[in-house]
Amino acid sequence: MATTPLRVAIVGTGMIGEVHRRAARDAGAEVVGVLGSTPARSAEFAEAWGVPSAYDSFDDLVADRPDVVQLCTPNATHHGYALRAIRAGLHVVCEKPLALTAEEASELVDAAAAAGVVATVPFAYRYHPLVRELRARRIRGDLGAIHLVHGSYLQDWLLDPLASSWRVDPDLGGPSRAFADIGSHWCDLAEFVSGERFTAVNAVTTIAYPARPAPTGRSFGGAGSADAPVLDVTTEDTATATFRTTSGAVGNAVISQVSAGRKNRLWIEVDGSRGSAVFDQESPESVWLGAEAGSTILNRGEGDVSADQARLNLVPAGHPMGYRDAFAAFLQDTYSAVRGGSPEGLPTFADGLRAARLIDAVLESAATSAWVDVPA
Ligand code: SOE
Repeated sequence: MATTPLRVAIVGTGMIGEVHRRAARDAGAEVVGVLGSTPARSAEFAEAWGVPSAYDSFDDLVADRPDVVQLCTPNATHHGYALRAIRAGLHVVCEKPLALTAEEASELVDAAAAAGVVATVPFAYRYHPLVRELRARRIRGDLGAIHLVHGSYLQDWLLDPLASSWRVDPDLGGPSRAFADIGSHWCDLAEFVSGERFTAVNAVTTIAYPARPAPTGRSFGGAGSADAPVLDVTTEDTATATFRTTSGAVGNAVISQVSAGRKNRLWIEVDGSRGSAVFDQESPESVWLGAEAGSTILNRGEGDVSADQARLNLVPAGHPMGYRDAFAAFLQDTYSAVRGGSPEGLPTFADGLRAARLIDAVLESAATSAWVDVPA
């Protein structure tokens, strides 16, 4: 029997708002309205996106009673908007970092549970089919006991000293930048694939440029102007973090937004007693499987395909899938949860809280030059 599409409202019209809009449609929802930073911006994007409602305010959005609200706004607004959506009984998808502190994130987890709404965070890299394949193989024992989880997440969109964005302004972006923005993805994926939990961290952060032009409002790749007022930069361009894990293994991550030529290079390696495995987000159609007897490259859709990979394989081997497919699959599982399903590996506000705790611990460790425990 055909089901009526879920009605989705999107808050935020930047780069990631556009990703949400397309992915929502691919996942079978109807985008019914948009709220921008001003009523004029709402109207501009409602027309550009071809959606019926341009909201003037968040109250206006709530009054339209969408099934799901998707928050794609600067970090400092997440907590307030998410709480209002939850209290209005609306299901919510909120971009990471879920809140500026673990305390605020925890409040959102409790509020969502009390209201009985579905509340998810787009750790969408979990939705690459080969990520699921590696996870399934690790669960099946192919990697053996985990010794080491390591890798990096490198970008270069802030390499230019004139580059700026709301992410650089702590009033909008929060107290952590590179680690909250992309280190959170790395940790989520590393824990998801390896099954390890990071229990303590020792981190070092650096600021490559202590001053940048005041933000232009663009979220990603915004070029500032040398004539703009100067903003003192207080958040990190790079972070290196060493982790202890639940099983006694070690983790290590290098996070940077100033690495020339690296556009979105999220790399994870898990090394165990029987084998190793590598996922590289910029080449998501194949993974490296390491074994003492010899290493192999496994292509999506080939070999012994796990059920979890098969579920996400939209097209046969040789027909490339990518970032937008992963995002749409994440939303599809969110919508399935809204309809009462329990999809495997759906990142919820609990995972957003987990990330917030890791971010807080990284900042504290960097500030004190000490090991800091990460609450479970
Ligand atoms: C910018 O660094 C950004 O858009 C992140 O905010 C996203 O989470 C990441 O997927 C791509 O890069």
